[in-house]
Amino acid sequence: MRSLSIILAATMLVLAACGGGSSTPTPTPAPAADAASAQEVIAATLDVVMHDIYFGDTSDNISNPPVWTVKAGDAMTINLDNQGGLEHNWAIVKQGVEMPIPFMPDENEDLILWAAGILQAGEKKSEPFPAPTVAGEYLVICTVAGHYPAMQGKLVVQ
Ligand SMILES: [Cu+2]
Repeated sequence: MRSLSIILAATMLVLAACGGGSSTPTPTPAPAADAASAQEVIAATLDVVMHDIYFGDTSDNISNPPVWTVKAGDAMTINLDNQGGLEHNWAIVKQGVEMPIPFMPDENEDLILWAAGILQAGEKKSEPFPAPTVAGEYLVICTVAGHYPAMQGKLVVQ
């Protein structure tokens, strides 16, 4: 009889310990995680506007390329808006490669680090964009045959 009540008391102690253990830490990390993700959402989009045949606001991409700045390794969203009447792409060129002119999408695709994919005339789309993990400056081009070098920009990875 005495040993049974000891077991019961021990069981209740264990249950109490488990209950206290699981309820106390839960509220603490939750607000921190929310704040961190909210901050990342603000800086986690990359907006790209495409025209015939250039990126951004002006048609002088060769002398005045549009610059996009991101943080290395960020999981971002890229918003693409093709306002032109031709198809266009937004593609990051690997670092340290010599660019062929003209760029031929089929023969030169191994030079591309990441590409959004072709947007048809007037098409808009958003998709996940993994920022490069290696910091530095990257050439961004449109891979459609004949659009580089006229259509280019710069991606700065910090
Ligand atoms: Cu293009």
